[in-house]
Amino acid sequence: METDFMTLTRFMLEEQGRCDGATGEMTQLLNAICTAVKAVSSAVRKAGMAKLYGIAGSQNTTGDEQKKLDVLANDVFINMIKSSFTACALVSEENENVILVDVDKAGKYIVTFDPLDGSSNIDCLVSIGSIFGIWKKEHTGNATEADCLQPGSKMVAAGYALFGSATAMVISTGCGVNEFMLDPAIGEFVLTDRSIMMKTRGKIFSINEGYAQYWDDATKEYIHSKKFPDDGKTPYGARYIGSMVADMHRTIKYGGIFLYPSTSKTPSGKLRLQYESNPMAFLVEQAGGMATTGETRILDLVPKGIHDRCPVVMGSYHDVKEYLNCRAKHAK
Ligand code: P6P
Repeated sequence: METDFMTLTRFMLEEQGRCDGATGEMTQLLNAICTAVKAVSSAVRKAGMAKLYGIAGSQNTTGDEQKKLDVLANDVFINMIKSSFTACALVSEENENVILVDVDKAGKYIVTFDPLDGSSNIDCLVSIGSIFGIWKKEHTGNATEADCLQPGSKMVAAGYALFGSATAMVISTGCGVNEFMLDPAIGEFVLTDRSIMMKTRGKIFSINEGYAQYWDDATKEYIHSKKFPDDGKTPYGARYIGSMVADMHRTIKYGGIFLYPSTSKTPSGKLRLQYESNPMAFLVEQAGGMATTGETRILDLVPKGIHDRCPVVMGSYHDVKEYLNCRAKHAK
């Protein structure tokens, strides 16, 4: 048996030691999120037997039917993060308003999260995930909603959990991207892929082709060029799971491009800026990739509301660059 495994906690403590002025609060916060992920993982894996499937009878802010796992995941994330004494404000896909932490329990971090993304896939056992982003409150006063509307360029950390064939966490605190897998035998996340760097070009495109009639000309031309390359090269493979965390984990690990672009039906796209697009964009850029709306760098967007949506095109640097060149050609 391995006797010197690098757990997430150990890794964070070592990283904390390397960061000047680190107080240990980030380590404390990530450990709280890690505990929430373990609890959600346990629930996801026994959901069928524990009858956690099925509609919870309530709806979230976006009108989606909330399944019991959604509600459970949201409650666990809120409770673990609030009780870590490191956060002052929370933004969840499942809550219409910002959750302000009592001042006597508040820390300096703002945490946004989608506690269970891809929940429409729960009942058919397709991989689902949790996504989180972390910012710092930049003043000494009490946190307000305005603190939750900072651009992604000011994020200090981000990550996701993927509940797939195994439970993985992929995290960055601004010094590269690292993957950890949950080892059920010891109940710890163990480092499995250090300092992940994405391929500069992949061989997979990932988009919901059911909406092709709503795409703009640039997207239509780009996707066509992947299927019918004019240089006689092999076409790209198509993969679309319909669960952002799963599609993006494959893109980060294998390379390629993921698109949920602006369409005539969804001009602002579907994905949420503060707790889906920004955390993923942070990770993709930390891993050497590119993340754009098609018009601007995602991390440069200044949110107007905590549930803003934005178009998303992200992945391997040269693949996204090629998409942008296609857009530039059509813009003329
Ligand atoms: P569509 C899941 O519902 C989700 O929010 C993301 O995880 C996923 O990428 C997207 O929506 C899928 O949307 O319209 O292709 O079904």
